[in-house]
Amino acid sequence: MADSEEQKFSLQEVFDTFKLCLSENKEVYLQHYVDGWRELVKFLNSLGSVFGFISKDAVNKIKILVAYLDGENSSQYVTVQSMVKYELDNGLVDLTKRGNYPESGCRTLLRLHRALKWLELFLERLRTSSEDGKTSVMCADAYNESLAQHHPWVVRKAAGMAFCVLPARVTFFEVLNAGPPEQAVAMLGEALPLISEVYQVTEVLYAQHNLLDLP
Ligand code: 1PZ
Repeated sequence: MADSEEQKFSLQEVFDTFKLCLSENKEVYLQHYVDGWRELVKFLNSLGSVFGFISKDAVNKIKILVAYLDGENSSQYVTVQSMVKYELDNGLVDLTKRGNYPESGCRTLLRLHRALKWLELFLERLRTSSEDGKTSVMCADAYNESLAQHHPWVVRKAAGMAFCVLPARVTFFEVLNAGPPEQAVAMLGEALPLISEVYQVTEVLYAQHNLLDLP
């Protein structure tokens, strides 16, 4: 994994993996979901070490899910739907307080799922921003509307400080590695509905099973 993380990030790659995420009957393939996150972590790492504490947590969660994907029950972890069913049917999820299953697939994916909402809100702001738009403000607004409500004060504080050192909009687009800003904006316009649909499908599934507040 270390090797792939060092390769250059490309927005197209994120776009491609999220496109592969949904099956014909709208199930979410865990492998592609995880691959999408790997790609995003690459991006985060290219922004510098200030974001290390964030990418470390994301990498940890990716690792937990990869262990299920490669583990002896891998056939149960093909889609998020099959994972939820398998873990719930077999009592492998801590539902109300942390206990025997602090690293269930369900609670681990929920953390990434919540972060995906942040990503969606942030990229939408970036896409529609003007040339003098401030990435730090877009990022903080998106965070406050989504992930922040799930984080304790210390994490919110640390995240807030990290946002302040985000590169300016124009540099940000360069790191996105998707051509000139207009082209990157167009690609975001295509990628966002995909990310949003994957988010929605997962959200509905988790809501149906009362899993949105897993400890
Ligand atoms: C482009 C700038 C990137 C800003 C990223 C915005 C998200 C800020 C998230 C701050 C997370 C701080 C570290 C760890 C938090 C964990 O406590 C929580 C809950 O997990 P638990 O403790 O319950 O096991 N983890 C998360 O909420 C998952 C966070 C994943 C963040 C991934 C961001 C990916 C960014 C992609 C960049 C395009």
